[in-house]
Amino acid sequence: MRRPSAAVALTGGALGAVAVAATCAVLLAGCGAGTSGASGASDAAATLRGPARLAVSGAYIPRPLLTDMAAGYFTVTNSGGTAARLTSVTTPLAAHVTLHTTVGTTMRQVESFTVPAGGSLTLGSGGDHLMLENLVRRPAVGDKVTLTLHFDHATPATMSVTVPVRPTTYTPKG
Ligand SMILES: [Cu+2]
Repeated sequence: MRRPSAAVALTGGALGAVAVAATCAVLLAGCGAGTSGASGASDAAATLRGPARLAVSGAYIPRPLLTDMAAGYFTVTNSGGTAARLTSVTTPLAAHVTLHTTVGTTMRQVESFTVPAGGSLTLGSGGDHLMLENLVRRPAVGDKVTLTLHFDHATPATMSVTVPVRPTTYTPKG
């Protein structure tokens, strides 16, 4: 009884080693393909060094119909070499602000939005957006609302932007 079980154990060990070797080969192949095929991309990446550098543009809040909630839209552009995460937003206008994504026709709350290195995050009607809940008042068209954006992996970690309230049916040009 002992010899067969020892043989089984040996076989198992050998199979394990083969499996590990195969995984390494796959990883190495993946790595090699990445470095050899992307010299143009690595040139671009070389110019995108350092921390996230963020700018906010095109921000607006469509005038809400009620005081229960309003949406908030903007674009965050990252000209730095590190991705940043928008983790929360605060504003004097609302008791709280959540980050929503749109899946089909339903909105879903998410923990954060990523602003990729050298890329941008766009919040807009029908897509990702801010949800301002329990407004302290119903803002009028032309009012300015301060939004403070809180980021991970960015310096400074917070940015305050002054956002105009637009007509309820406003759509940005372009
Ligand atoms: Cu929403």
